Amino acid sequence: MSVIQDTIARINQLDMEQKEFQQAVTEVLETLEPTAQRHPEFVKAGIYDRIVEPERAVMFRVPWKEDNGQVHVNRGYRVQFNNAIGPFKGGLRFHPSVNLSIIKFLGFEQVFKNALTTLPMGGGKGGSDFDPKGKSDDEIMRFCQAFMRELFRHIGAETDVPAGDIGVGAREIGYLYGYYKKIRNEHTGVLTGKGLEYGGSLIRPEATGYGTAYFAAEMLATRGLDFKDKVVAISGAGNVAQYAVEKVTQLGARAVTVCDSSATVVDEQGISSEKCCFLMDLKNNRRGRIKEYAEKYDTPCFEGENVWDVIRKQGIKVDIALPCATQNEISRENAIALVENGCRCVAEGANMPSTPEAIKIFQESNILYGPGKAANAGGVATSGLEMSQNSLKMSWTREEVDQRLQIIMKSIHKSCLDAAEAYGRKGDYVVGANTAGFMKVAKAMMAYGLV
Ligand code: NDP
Ligand code: 2IT
Repeated sequence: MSVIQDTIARINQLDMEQKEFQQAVTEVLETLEPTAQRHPEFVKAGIYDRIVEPERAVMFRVPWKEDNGQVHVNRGYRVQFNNAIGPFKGGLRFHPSVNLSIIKFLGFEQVFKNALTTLPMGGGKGGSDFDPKGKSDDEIMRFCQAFMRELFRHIGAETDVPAGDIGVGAREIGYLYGYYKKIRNEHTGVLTGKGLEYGGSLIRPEATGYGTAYFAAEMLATRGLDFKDKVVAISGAGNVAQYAVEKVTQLGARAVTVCDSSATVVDEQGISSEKCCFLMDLKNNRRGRIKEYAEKYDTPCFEGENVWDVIRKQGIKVDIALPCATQNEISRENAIALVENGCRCVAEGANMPSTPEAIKIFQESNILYGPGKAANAGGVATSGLEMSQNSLKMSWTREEVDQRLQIIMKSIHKSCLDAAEAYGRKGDYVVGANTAGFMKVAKAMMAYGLV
């Protein structure tokens, strides 16, 4: 067995319960076989075994009180995966499905993603199995404060810099940052995704969705295509999905779907900028369900089904798919239906939204497939730009940050293609993203010796 297969087998045995983590490790390592052949020094230094182990993983108790006085306890996590090229960096996820496997998979992916951004950031991830749905503002605040009461001792502007992810947006970052500031008595760039008034960056809210659209545009251009007049299927209705809708619409496409965890809306007319404003208000301020969109605009609404189920069952034609909800949302059968319905490009706004079986279908069909660690890297890249602005004690204009984001997405796209070609897999964005991200981190790890 090769060293790569040995490492995969070791993780599968040691972390038997951690299915998502196993999936992420297998997907990355299987593409890295040629790096092991070309770099026997990596094998000798144990790089493959070391890169799949987090530097450390912290789990903690988060006790908080409901408005009616009832006490609850949730689990908190911060996995500091790899800081070879910069401070640990990655979001916090608040969702009832959160467990160690999910946080480790996200932290592992983040290591390679952050390396691709060209910025000096290591990888980490954290979160809690807390469910923000239906909670009052005060309950959210008390939970965030209880979470930070432990997290603060593990993070720092030069150590580990968390940000948002599912269930953690501007409101939560405000409460988390406010409490950190209070108990540390310092105002630093310890979190990103901050409000503009207290150190946030313009374009950070837009960055993941915009970046995914920019990356998809680069992919399309390799085949002489663009977004103009294309039909785009987008899943999710949160931060990433909203700004993906906004950007593809600006680029001349028609976004025809969004979903939340309870239903999918299909709007054949396209989600115009006015409808997108309604969606943002519905989700970010009123915190309502997606079926209200269908009620307001009199569009079909499919309860209990995700976007990809609906596309398959209703035979909806789409040109481009941007999954922006959650992991493993596209199954094999839904991938087959997407391809049969005309889809020519999939760019992942979410982390690991395609199952391994779905990825196989996309690759065998020779459609453009951009994995999350490349396609959604614009979010963390702009977090990196927020860190730079905090260090400089300056803030850049909207145009300046957007320009940098576009340059970074182009650079990531080129790195993927260059690495894929250098390793004999021209046009394979999976091999390209994994290899380019890995090489940077592995070389830094080699420089340090055995630490
Ligand atoms: P949000 O919490 O803002 O939105 C998540 C959206 O996805 C919600 O509409 C949610 O519905 C929906 N969703 C969640 N789980 C499911 C499910 N099982 N089925 C259908 N819909 C579901 O999170 P983000 O937009 O920030 O994150 C979305 C994805 O993008 C995640 O994979 C995240 O890791 C990734 N990502 C985020 C970045 C960021 O900067 N925020 C950066 C890079 C990647 P509901 O409201 O019902 O829960
Ligand atoms: O998955 C991700 O890249 C994020 N949730 C964003 C992380 C960040 O630090 O901005």
